[in-house]
Amino acid sequence: RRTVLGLAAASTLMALTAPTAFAQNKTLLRISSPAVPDDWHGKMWDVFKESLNKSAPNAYDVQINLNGSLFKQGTEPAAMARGNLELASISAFDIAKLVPEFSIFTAGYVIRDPKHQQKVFNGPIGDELFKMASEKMDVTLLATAYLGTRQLNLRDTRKVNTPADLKGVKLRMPGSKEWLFLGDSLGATATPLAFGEVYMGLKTGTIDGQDNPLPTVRAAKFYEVTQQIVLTNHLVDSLFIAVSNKTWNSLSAAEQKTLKAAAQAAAKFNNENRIKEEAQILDFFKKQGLKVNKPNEEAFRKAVQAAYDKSEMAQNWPKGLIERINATK
Ligand code: KDO
Repeated sequence: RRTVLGLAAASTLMALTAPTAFAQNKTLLRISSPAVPDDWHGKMWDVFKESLNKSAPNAYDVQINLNGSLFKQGTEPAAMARGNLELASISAFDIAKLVPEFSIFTAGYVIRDPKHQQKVFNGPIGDELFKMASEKMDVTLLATAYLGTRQLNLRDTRKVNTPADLKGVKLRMPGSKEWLFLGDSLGATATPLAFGEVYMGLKTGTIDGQDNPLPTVRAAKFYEVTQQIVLTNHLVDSLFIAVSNKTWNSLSAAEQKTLKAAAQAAAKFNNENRIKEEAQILDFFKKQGLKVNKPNEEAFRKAVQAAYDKSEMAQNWPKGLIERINATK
């Protein structure tokens, strides 16, 4: 009896592993992202896959896993280090956990706009910081995707003009100290929650609000369970398309070039579409009945910058880096 069961288990295992076993000659590229399929940084992986299949037919087995279905949000770098994941889009917050210098990009009101973001990361500053990420995290950052400009999105309407108006507001942030610092610096009470739980949190009222770029508020349907958008513009957010160095180093120079080009095509698709959508998305929320208000952005900027200036985090920022970022045009 034990043998029969053992055989059954073995055949199930074979069936489960068969796809990769038969795709033996292809390089396996597993991708994990918490993105919802309808958001641009979810769709960009299709562009990545198409681009790779076009320039290197039958060379790669690209497996896209969205909604955090393969790895939980924030656990991707560890999965890549263990060899269980080849590619992911990771945030400055994910990187800052292992490369404290990177926390400069988790600070509000540092990157000015998507153009500034591309200039910073595609120039010498990007080269220096990406090198640190490669050395300390064993990942290669292939392209910078614009996740969008983060805004506040509240469950109930209220007057919000300055940070003082957010006193006592339970603001959901992703779960790391750098994210919580950002939420608190806006004047709210930051509380950690995974992206996949935000919709329910808003619906049931365990949180009073969340912050995300507006295309994400639409794609994840947060507008169904919130009543207000406050245009704080507090973080021009980035996602970096990252590949594990184990995979990267196993490729020839020509293959590396193809992979990087596919990542850049994906980022470009995301960036162009997101920028276009952000320019016209307010109408959508107004039609959904949400109140949209422009607060005193200068008051938010001052409060946030003062909080970071005094922070322990800022001690890790390389000398002169903030000035170099500001001077990048
Ligand atoms: C979020 O959890 O609010 C966040 O916007 C953080 C980002 O770094 C990124 O993980 C993003 O979620 C997901 O890709 C879902 O859009």
